[in-house]
Amino acid sequence: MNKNISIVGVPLDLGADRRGVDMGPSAIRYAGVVARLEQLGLNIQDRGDIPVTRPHHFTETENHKYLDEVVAANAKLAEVVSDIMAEGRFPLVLGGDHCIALGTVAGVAKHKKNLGVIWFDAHGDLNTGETSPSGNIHGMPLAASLGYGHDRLVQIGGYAPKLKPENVVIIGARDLDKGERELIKRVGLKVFTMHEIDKLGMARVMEEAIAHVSKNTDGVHLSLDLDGLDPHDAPGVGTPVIGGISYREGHLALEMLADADVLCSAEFVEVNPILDKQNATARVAVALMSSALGDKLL
Ligand code: 5AB
Ligand code: MN
Ligand code: MN
Ligand code: MN
Repeated sequence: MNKNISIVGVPLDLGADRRGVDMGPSAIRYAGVVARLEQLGLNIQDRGDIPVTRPHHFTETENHKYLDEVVAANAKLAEVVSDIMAEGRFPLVLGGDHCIALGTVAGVAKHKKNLGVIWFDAHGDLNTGETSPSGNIHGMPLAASLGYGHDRLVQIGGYAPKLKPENVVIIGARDLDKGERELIKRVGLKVFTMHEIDKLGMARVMEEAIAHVSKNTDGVHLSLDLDGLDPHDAPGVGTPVIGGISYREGHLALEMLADADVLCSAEFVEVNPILDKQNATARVAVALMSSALGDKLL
């Protein structure tokens, strides 16, 4: 596995309704991400944060809140992530709300012919302006990366689509909107909902998920929304949904992913310190990163 990791923070909360997730990168750094990963023997470079413009007032474009600011920040993020990939390093992106996957995936996929993606989330993030019940862009990044949605989101990084549906799996879903379910069926996306996790167990789900995203791909990106975990273990998120993945199941999933040695990049998003309990969710994020990057516990 690539031992040279470059951290980038994206202090952006404009893709979500609840303010505060812009402080996620600070909370994750405060939780000791650099020291924890250095203990694994990794070479860690912290490249700081992407500049994010604070808007003067609320804007909405065709059911996309703060479209200009979201596009500007993600275009910049895509460049930085692409530079990190070009240097042969592993981008580790700290959110920020999940709209930042637009920029991360754009930057990574530029360097991969067939990028696999594991989307760990309570939600599908498969809405478009037409289907979104909220107008929040953090509910749209997976759709846009697959080529569906507003042209300015789909075209971030200057090319589209970034992903093929057969190279993507969603894990932990339990709150999918009508339009998202339709898109899943239409493009044949592989989704392991909480139903499959309960029934098969996380070990079997991960075996199948890893096999799915490793087939015909040249690298796998992990996009981990902390709300995929149960709110009991990760309370500091803007859109909590009960009945999620436990702390231990989360670790098992990422340990298996590390063992498979397929990851080329990762992002951890939606940590909201305002809604958190003593930075618990940021600390969980750091612990999960450690598992994903090869912590063997022994
Ligand atoms: B998150 C919802 N589907 O589109 C929407 O946290 C929630 O990045 C989106 O997964 C949640 O507004 C986006 C209702
Ligand atoms: Mn999400
Ligand atoms: Mn979510
Ligand atoms: Mn959320």
